[in-house]
Amino acid sequence: MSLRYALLALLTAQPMTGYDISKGFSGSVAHVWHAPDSQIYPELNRMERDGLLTSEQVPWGKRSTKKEYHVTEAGLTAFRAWMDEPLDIRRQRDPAYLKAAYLDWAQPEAAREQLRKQREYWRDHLALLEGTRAMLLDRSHPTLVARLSHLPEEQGELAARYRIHAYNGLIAHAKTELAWIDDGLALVDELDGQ
Ligand code: VNL
Repeated sequence: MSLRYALLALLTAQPMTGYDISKGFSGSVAHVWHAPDSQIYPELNRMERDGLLTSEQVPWGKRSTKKEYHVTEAGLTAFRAWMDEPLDIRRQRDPAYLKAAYLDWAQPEAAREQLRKQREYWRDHLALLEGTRAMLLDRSHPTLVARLSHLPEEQGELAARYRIHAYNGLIAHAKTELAWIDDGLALVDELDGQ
């Protein structure tokens, strides 16, 4: 259900075609709410059916047209109402932590391999998050630029400050994961053979 709010969040920046949404989503909102295209496209259809979005055909190339989605008043109202609702808190549910708690059941070499994979993922992801935050800090991120073009200056500033706040949390989390993975690798080495 949160996917529709993630999509509403993105579409408050500007009207977009399905393709723009897919591309824009992966460079911005996906860092806080990941979803594959296979969920995004059907959700856009449902949101249009539910009156949260409308679409119009816009020219595409010389002969063709594409559907461009706009948030409706009802969409904005639904997004604001959701933002003001109490947060439903999710408890821990991450296989990396489930496995970490039971590494005594794994082959040490398999454990090392998994930890190295996790480390690779978090290193890449940290770089991506830091790169995205840099584009928010210098106000060059394309989604933010689109938003700033139609917001009064103070509101644009608010938007930038809150997006950066989210990335500060994501980056701190990625660094904690990396330090913890290194601890895990050191622990497997220490305990291997005992
Ligand atoms: C926005 C721009 C959001 C850049 C982002 O991630 C981002 C936005 C949540 O203005 O909606 O990286």
